[in-house]
Amino acid sequence: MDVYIDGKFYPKADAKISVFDHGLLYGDGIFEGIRVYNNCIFKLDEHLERLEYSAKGIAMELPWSRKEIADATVESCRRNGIVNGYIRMVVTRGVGDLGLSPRNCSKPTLIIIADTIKLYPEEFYKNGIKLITVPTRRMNVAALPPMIKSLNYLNNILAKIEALQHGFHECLLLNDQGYVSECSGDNLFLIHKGRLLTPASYAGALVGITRQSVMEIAAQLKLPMVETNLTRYDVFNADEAFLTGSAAEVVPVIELDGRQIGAGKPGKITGKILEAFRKKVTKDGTHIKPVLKKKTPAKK
Ligand code: PXG
Repeated sequence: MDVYIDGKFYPKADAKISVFDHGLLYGDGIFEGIRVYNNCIFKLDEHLERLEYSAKGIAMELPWSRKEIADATVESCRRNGIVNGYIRMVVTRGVGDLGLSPRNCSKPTLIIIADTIKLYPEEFYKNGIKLITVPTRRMNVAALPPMIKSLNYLNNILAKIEALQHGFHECLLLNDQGYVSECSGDNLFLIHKGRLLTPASYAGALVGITRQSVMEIAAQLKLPMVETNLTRYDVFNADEAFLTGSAAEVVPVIELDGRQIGAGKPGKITGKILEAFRKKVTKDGTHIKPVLKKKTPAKK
């Protein structure tokens, strides 16, 4: 596997960055996680737009155009023969001196890893996942806005550790006011009386690309969609629940804190959304290879 770093490709073993890179020293940087489905880099443009927003959020000027990053991404997939996979794109503040100031960092570093991904066990999609609310709260929007997909993931990792310690794969994080924010690396949706509900980003949720795709699907299916404050009470009383993420896709949630949600099995509307999502992923995006048109047989 070859990894892209600042305009060059390096074999995996030689793909290294400086210990003076502020991405490592201070978590000063941003990233994206992007799926590839059947040669289609799903919503690449939307991911790159979010990367630009994250860069603005941390006062970093990206020295590359969106097209330049997109071309490097496509090339990373081609070179590694990725047809179905996962792209991890990282932009660090770059190499600097010791000390917080980014002013002594000469230029940002762009890393693109195009690899395959281990999917969640099929069991999660068939039977649903159980969540636990963890004590760690999602950080406040005024501290580090959770809309920024930054390299500071300790808030999420602490939550994940708490979930794992209790035997759960995924958890629910509340914000400092006690409202539902999201899972450790996924957004949460509820379905109540035919309406889709999800926390707004200012409640501590990342503006997920899969979340946005689900909103598009809801519009197609004519499901009313509301971004609102939600509490655990709303989760307990939901008819259905599911989580979304580039890696997770759409996973039904059947339980929170030992309490059954709805019928305690993946719901019908969740199933419809998952089905629509699976159709969407090979269409909405940037194709790695030009799509070959089928030859129409010559008329006799
Ligand atoms: N919330 C958080 C905190 C996330 O990090 C999502 C929601 C879902 O967003 P998308 O755009 O993927 O629908 C994420 C997703 C990784 C990795 O290693 C990336 C995420 C989560 C976990 C691992 O690349 N980001």
